[in-house]
Amino acid sequence: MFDTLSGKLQNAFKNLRGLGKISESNIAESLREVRMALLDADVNFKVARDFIERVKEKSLGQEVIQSVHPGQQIVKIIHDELVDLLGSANAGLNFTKTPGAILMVGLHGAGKTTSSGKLARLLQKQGSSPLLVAADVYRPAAMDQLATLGQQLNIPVFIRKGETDVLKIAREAMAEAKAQNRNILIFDTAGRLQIDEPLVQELVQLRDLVQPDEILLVLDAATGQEAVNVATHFNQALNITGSILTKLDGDARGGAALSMKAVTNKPIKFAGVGEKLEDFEAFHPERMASRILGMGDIVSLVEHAAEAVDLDDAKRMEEKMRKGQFTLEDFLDQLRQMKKLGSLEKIVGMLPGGSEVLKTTDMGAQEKEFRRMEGIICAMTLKERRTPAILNAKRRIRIAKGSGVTVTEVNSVLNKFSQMQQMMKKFGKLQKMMGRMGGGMPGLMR
Ligand SMILES: Nc1nc2c(ncn2[C@@H]2O[C@H](COP(=O)(O)OP(=O)(O)O)[C@@H](O)[C@H]2O)c(=O)[nH]1
Ligand SMILES: [Mg+2]
Repeated sequence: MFDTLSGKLQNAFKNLRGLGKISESNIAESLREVRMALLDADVNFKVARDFIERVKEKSLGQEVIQSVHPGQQIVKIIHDELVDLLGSANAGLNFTKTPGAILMVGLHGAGKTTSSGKLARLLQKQGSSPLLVAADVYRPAAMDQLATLGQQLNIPVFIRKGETDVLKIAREAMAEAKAQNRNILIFDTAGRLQIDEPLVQELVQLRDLVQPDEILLVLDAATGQEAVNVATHFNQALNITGSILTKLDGDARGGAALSMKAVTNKPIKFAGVGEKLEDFEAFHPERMASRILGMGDIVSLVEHAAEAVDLDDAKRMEEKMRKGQFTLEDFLDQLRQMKKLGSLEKIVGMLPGGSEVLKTTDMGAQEKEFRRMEGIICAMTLKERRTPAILNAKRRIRIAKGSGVTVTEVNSVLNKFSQMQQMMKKFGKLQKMMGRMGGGMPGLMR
């Protein structure tokens, strides 16, 4: 995500970090680099200019904190300004009535239908019971698309095929939501290639009828500045409550994300980061800034992990690891849990320095390796997984045949596993020791 911008900013920081004393002249070059990086990322030029001004002012006017290197202080100032630019804090959804209503608006292909499904999934996970409403009356295919998403998610979709009166659909959908006790309506509306008067009129009428709590503008991040122009228009016409930036997983350069708040004064509330329904997250300016500055995004990863991994399970596993009772069966479990987190590439990408690792490591190969391990362990009997000691040559040959690999590969997996077990035992002891010392390892193995 925003790799080019990220790389350029980190480059600019290289010179800053070493600075012993701040003066207008010795930060000028670095700030110029930062400005160029922002412009290259398609950040609105006024936004970039003001950004640099603020950073400069704060850098020169800053109190010298003795313990922190001056150059590092500037990096911190840039980080904070970046957070500010992205919107300060995560802006959640606000509902004032029941059932609540969300109007999803935006241009054709921006990701309205997909995001409607993603948002419904998220809200359902948080305990709401959404009703998706197919309010794109121009393209029957759009209704089918929404119906399919609803089916996948097990969330009802309100569809009136053939009905062309969007207001009628809306009225009926609201009645249906009440009848079925659904507490949030999500309206997937029609888009156009460009914002035009008929579209605006239809959306205004729909808005006035539905009185939505949220009007979320769905924007394709890859379109950069254009997304900001679109947002300005939609905001003027409809007074949106926020936006959803989609396709941040693609080659988006960051311009849309970084200019949106400053230009429209409306927060980015969610981000689409892939085609799958779970590739969706609340937009957190702080985390996004850290990601852009190459500080990784541990919190997102942890949240993602918490969603995918059963906590009780994790605790039980930790206990086993510490006591050295971790078996191949548990290992298989872990391999499968990891798959739930998503691709290895994605996981590593979210870690600090992860984007660097990705440049030099073939994650595809790693992933294949894990799959092969899984296959090998699967070819073992339950008893073998629990007591690998019984794995004699004969058994190993059988397992190799069963999983379509060579005996050498089976041996290699078993060796790796045994090394891992040794390490875990040691680690368990270490943890105990630290525990006795009253310390513990913060953030590890929780
Ligand atoms: N990679 C990626 N693709 C997305 C994302 N959101 C939507 N898409 C894709 O963009 C295309 C258009 O999405 P759709 O929801 O039909 O757009 P709509 O016309 O606004 O309803 C589809 O192929 C989606 O799979 C995203 O966050 N990342
Ligand atoms: Mg659509």
